[in-house]
Amino acid sequence: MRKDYLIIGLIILVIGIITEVGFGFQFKSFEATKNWQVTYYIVPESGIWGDDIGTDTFPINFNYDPLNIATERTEAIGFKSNTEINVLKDTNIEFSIVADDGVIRLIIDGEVLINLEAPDPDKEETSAKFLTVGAHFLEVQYYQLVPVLEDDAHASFRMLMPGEEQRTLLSSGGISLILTGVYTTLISQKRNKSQPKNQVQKDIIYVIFIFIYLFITFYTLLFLL
Ligand SMILES: [Ca+2]
Repeated sequence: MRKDYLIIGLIILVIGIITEVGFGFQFKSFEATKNWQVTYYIVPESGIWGDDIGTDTFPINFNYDPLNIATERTEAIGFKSNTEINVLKDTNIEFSIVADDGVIRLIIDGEVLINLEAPDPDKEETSAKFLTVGAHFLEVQYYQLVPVLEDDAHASFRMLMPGEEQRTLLSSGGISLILTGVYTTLISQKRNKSQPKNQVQKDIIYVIFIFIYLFITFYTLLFLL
C-alpha cells in the first residue's frame, strides 16, 4: 500500500464530496405541466397574423436554429405558443429567449416580459421574474419580418432557476473530483515495493496534475459564468 497515494486520494475525495453535497442537490422550484402547444401562421405583413397553417408541440426548453417551417416556405411565417408551469415555492425564475430575422415576445400571465426585435443577426435577452406558488401561464410569439430577410429564422426559449447553470457546473466538478479521489485511493492499495521508484514518482505527478487541472478548470469556469 502507498500511503502518499492514499492521503492524496482521500483529500481529493473529501473535496469532491464537499463540493457535491454543497452544489449537487438542486430542489426544483417549478415544473412544466405540459409542452408548448404551437400554432403556425402566415405573416402577410410584419406583426400581422394571417391564416393558420398547422400545429406542433415544442419541449419546454427549445432551440430551433433554423426554424424548419421557415426554411420550407418562401413567405414569412410566425407562431403563437402557450404552456403552463407549476411553481412549487415562491421564487425568481430566469427566462432567456433568442431570435433571428424577426421579433420574439414572451408573455407571462398576460404581461409582456420580453419583447425582442432581432432583424439580423441573432439576439438574446434574459430576464428574471418573481413567481408565486401555483400555476402560471406562459406564451411565446415569434414572427419573421416582412420582406423575409434570410432563410435562417431562429427561435429559442429556456427557463432556469437563478444560479442553476453554475450549480450544475460545480456539481460536475465535484463528481470528477470524487472519481479521481476513488481512483487514486484504489491504486494506493495496489502498489507494492517492487514498483520501480521513477514509475511511482511519475504516477504521483500524474495524479497531482489531474487534481490541479480539475480544480483550476471548474473554479475558472465558475468565475467566468
Ligand atoms: Ca439571419
